[in-house]
Amino acid sequence: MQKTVRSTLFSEEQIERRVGELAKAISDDYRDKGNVVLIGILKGSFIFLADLSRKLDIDRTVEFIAVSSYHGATSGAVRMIMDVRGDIAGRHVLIVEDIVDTGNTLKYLIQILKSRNPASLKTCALLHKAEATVADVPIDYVGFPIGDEWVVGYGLDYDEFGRTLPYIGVIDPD
Ligand code: 7HP
Repeated sequence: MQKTVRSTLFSEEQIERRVGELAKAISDDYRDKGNVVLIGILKGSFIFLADLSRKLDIDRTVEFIAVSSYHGATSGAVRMIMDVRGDIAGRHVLIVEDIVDTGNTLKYLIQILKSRNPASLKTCALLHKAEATVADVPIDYVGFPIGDEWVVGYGLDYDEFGRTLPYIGVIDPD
């Protein structure tokens, strides 16, 4: 069944303002550290990472990781289907997520990337669904906390619906 957006949660202007604030905080924190490797998690983070990376005023490199998660599995099993190209040992790494929901994906990524001995590893999520988060994961930079609703737009989707909307909206549940 075709989905529809029920309401706007964050407008283009609100998102742009908040991404600018995040970029300023991240730039200030990394200014003295040299190059930071931003690792976007596909597909959802592609618009957020494009905007965030362009607003930073520090030296940065962009990489991507793709994962697939088995929503049916009670373990919250996650598998990497595309890895970064570069070696991150000794580098300052920032994981960039569109949304932290259960936190299982982020937990898995932190485990894998930590084992590669980066100089530092931090996390940034545009949205955080705290009520749904079950994994104990640190989120160093959060754009907006949200409730337990399904959101689309600005890279986020429901079965590809809504991914390229310029704003973030809530869709009707099934
Ligand atoms: C993943 C995800 N993707 C899009 N919208 C949401 O609300 C989501 N939660 N977890």
